Amino acid sequence: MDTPRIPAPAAALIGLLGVLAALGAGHLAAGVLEPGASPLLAVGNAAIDATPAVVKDFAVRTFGTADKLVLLIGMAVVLAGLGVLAGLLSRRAPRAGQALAVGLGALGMLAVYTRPDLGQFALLAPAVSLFAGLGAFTWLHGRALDVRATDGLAQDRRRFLLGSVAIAAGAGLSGLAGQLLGRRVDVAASQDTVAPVLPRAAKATPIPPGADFAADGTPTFLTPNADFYRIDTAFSVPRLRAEDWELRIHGMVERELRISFADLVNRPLVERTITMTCVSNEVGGPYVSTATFTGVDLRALLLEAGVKTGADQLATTSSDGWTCGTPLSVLLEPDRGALLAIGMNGRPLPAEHGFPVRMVTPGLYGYVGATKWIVEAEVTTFADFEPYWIRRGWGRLGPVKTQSRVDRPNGFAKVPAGRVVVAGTAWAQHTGVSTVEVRVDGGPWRTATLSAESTVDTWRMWRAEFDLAPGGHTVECRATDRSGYTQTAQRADVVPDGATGWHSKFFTVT
Ligand SMILES: Nc1nc2c(c(=O)[nH]1)N[C@H]1C(S)=C(S)[C@@H](COP(=O)(O)O)O[C@H]1N2
Ligand SMILES: [Mo]
Repeated sequence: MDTPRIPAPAAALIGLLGVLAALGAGHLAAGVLEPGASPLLAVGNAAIDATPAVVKDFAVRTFGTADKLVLLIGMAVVLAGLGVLAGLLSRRAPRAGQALAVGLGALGMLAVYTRPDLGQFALLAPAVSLFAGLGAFTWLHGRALDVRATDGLAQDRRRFLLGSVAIAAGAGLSGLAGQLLGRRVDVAASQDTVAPVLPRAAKATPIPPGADFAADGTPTFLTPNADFYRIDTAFSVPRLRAEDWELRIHGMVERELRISFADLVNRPLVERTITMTCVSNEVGGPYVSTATFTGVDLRALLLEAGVKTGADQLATTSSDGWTCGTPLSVLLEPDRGALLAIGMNGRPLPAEHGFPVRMVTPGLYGYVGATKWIVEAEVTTFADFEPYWIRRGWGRLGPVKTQSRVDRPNGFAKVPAGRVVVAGTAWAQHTGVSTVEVRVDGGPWRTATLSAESTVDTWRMWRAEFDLAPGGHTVECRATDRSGYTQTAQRADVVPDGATGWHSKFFTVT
């Protein structure tokens, strides 16, 4: 007699269920131990770090803030496919499926092992995942062979079907339970304890009336927290509590500082309104937002620690191991105003924007001066430490380039004939925008009306009106900053130190 073979659909199902059991059990174990140890999340995080910079830049550009969701869906599809494949290769002997369970389990363990923010117990989560996958697969495989051997005896069929349903349900419930347990770090409660501290801060420079042309289609001067652009490498948002937070400022300093959250908020608190920009922002792109941040002056902390001569970089690390390097020459400028921020627009930092504490450095792109979930700061040298994005080919210093954008009309809009309003945004953080010029169809440049200036660290809006004949038109803008520099027309890619070029929009007057 031939060795019995499991029918292909059943074999595929067994493979899929093995993967589900592994992921569900691993997620539950991680929920109990350490949420970040979920094999799915840990592998996702490792994938983000291992992804070549070009692919990552593409992902940020294409999917923006949804890039992690796309990755998650992609991983789910790949894992399901592998499960089905291994199942189909195991129609006689279970070896292929078992090998997959062990292989994926090992991958999960490796991913957890290499996360800097996870303790050694975290390894239990992918281990549980491995054994759950192996066990579920092997058991179901055996039941399927029983069905085959007895030529489909009703009781064997029932056992296989019930077992499959139970494993699917168990995996789903475990995954859900793991998700709920993982959220037990009560960020909201911790944020509630921070909220009453914020009003103690010295008020920011008041925002003058007329600081935006929102009625003409520009963004509002302050970006609501929910609309503030978000860019980071964190696959799952770190969930920290202010009560547990501590920052160590060490390295080339006279006195090492260990600062708890309570210590931090016992220092003078200030508010500063700052426009942040991401180096990945394309010409005309959306990764620029403004908030009033509440926090402690970072320069004052560095002076307290006493920076030793020879040091030129502040290397900061987030709770999930992302690293950033900021030029000390910038941070120590008397009027730079970099913050360790705890508040954003009068609210505690949202978890996605770095709760409980983040850095913000006016005039530098986020990747060199805005570490979220900051837990460590080492005074060091550029020679001694290469941060995350620098290793991936981005520029060391990261000053924000003077830029401007057309916000209205929308690209390819149809606009009624007559007077046409064009409006947009310009930024030149820490230098200040002095003029914006605008032109239509390559005609003469005209000076636009600027919105009231708040500080040199914030964006300004611009507007102008044109009488335009029906037909297609292209509008372009360019800003000049207070150093006298006018934006170059020369197009440069975002890599390695920020895009250049004039933004233009095509629209039709009807
Ligand atoms: N921990 C951590 N901080 C980070 C990043 C990150 O990936 N991890 N990305 C940086 C980048 S590239 C930018 S542009 C800003 C964006 O801050 P936001 O998401 O609050 O807008 O955060 C910076 N801080
Ligand atoms: Mo960024």
